[in-house]
Amino acid sequence: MAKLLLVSNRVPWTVACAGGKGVLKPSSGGLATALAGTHARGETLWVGWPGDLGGLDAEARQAILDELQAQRVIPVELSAEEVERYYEGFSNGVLWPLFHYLLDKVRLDTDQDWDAYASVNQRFAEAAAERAEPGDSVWIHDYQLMLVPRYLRELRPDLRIGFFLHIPFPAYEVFRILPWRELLLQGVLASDLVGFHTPGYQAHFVNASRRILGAESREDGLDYDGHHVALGDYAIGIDAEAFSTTAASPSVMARVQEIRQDLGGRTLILGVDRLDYTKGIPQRLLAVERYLELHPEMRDSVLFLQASVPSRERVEAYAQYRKQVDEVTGRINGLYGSPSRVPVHVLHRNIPFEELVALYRAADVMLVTPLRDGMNLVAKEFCATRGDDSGILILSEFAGASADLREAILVNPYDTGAMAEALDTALRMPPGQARARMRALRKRVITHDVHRWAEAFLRDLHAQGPSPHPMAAH
Ligand code: ADQ
Repeated sequence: MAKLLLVSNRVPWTVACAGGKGVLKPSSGGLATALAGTHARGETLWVGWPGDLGGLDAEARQAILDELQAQRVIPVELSAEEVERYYEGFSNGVLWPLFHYLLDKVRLDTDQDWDAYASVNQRFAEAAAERAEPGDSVWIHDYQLMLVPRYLRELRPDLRIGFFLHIPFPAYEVFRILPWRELLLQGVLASDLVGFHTPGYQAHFVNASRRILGAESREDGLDYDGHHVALGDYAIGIDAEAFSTTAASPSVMARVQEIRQDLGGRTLILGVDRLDYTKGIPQRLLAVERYLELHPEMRDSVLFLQASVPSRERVEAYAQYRKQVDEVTGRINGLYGSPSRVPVHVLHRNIPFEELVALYRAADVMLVTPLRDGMNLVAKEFCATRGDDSGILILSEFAGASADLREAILVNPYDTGAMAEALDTALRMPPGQARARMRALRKRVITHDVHRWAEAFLRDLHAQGPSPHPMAAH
């Protein structure tokens, strides 16, 4: 079988420099985990940015490059300016907020950032083109690399190219705000197969391609510029087996007992997110505040624990966001706490895997209320740990996961009153009803896991003939 190249902004190992020496640490985040199984099988190369190698001397640098090679990683190195413009500027300052409908966060003073985005995308394409054998398949990931399919097609018309978007594709009226809308769509449309988490995102992409570029709809995709691109929806899952086995392990069960003892009989409401303004953490806190205001009798008997791992700390909007979260937390605790107990506890840190699983397993209610989210893996991780079918999931209707996880209590995260009511419903739900819902959720999460997702996409990609592309002649 032909080889597969994975292409993503980050690779599953990140270089950390300490005292002139470099070490490879596993990268956090859903994508690295999602594709780890595929990469572990040994038939893949992984092209991406391994982090900053700048602090290393020649010997240490070579040692790290050798280690990366042993892991079959093809590094694309980025300068500090490229990180600032391509990654923080254009990817996370423009595409990320716009695709999540948070228009007030979009920076449009960014012509230079666009240039860096395009030139870094060109370099990713060159790195893949250099290493691919004739007829290989290449699977490109996410919004940071939307121009790569086209650049790669120009360099290597013989390759089979797949692209998967991990975040929402927004409605046409929002997407068309982007001054670079044509180029971004043309970039993606040079693929043989494009995947989305939900049929809704796919429909938005079709609409934008038709209206902006005049692409023509076909039964399974679009025709554009003499080329056919297949489209499909592939809802990403998690490594459910890893979560459910870990949750049932004696050490995690013991830790769950400990957490419950520390709670002293209080009900645990849990939130787990990257500290990102799309995740709706302040809105969630406002709902907890409203709930405590309406239910004074509960002030002493619930704890809302929010674990937020800081991310993208150098992007301005993220620093402000953390301040906002801390301010609301302080206000709620000031209003409803007592000298010995506070109703809200926020941890700004990465929680190690076993501890995360123990928290999921110890929680009574999980609050997953992003303002907008491509899928949301946290909701699925929570369900996978609930081996006895206990636990209640409150889920935003604006997360891609809500299309699959219909037995959750679905809420509009912009509606504080409705979220407070959902909390009340969850805390009063008869155990029999809660179990029936969780059983259905857990079953779906276990059967539709991440391996099935990757296999489905790759099966459909391999079914596309590697067709010479007219763009190659341009
Ligand atoms: P993310 O925006 O990163 O992913 P999500 O899908 O929720 O969002 O994945 C976050 C991951 O980070 C989860 O695996 C979670 O366990 C972990 N995590 C979060 N907070 C943590 C903490 N405090 N400590 C330890 N781990 C923590 C993007 C899209 C999503 C899409 C995924 C995959 O934005 O919509 O589901 O890609 O396609």
